[in-house]
Amino acid sequence: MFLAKSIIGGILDAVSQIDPGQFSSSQPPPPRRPLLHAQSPQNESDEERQFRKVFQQLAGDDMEVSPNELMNILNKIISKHRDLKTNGFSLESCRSMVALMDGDSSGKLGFEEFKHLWNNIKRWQGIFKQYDADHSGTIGADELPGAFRAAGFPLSDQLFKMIIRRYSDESSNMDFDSFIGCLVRLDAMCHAFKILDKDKSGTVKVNIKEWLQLTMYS
Ligand SMILES: [Ca+2]
Ligand SMILES: [Ca+2]
Repeated sequence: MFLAKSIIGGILDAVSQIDPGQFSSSQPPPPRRPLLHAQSPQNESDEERQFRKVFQQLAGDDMEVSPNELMNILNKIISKHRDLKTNGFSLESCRSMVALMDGDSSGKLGFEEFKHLWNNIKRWQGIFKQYDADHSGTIGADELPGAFRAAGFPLSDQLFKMIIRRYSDESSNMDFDSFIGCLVRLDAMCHAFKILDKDKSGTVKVNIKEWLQLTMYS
């Protein structure tokens, strides 16, 4: 009981120093649009059309990206980036990312959900490279605050310490897949908070059912 209390106390301490207004979580994906194979919106740019084609190939017949499909795509891509250190995206981390991004609870990522995740990963990859000052291929403890600030998350020292404990290795270095997994979660949780904090008071009230829905499908 004491241990549980002290852990929760630690989390609450770290969290209570945060002003949620500071965080710029990324824009949520727009509501699901019906996606037909042959039909794409008229006003689509070349880039969007390209991306739609790629998505159709990745997603397969069901037109949704499963955790397994996501893992294969991400691992294929990072195998071409030798400057990013990673032991690969695990199925578990891909299941978590899908759950966090799965706005319509289909269990997979539809086009808009996938595009949203994709754009975030692209942006965060740029930040990862930029803030890896010593070109080690990982984000060290001293590089982390700058990188997260650049991603829109100016956290407290205490929270950075917690994040390093959870996502970095014994030498406090965070590899690329952990960096992405952490930011997907942080972004989604900040976004969830903003939705729950309807009156923007900086506090939310949730019941046990809402709490478990949020924490267990993540
Ligand atoms: Ca979905
Ligand atoms: Ca580094």
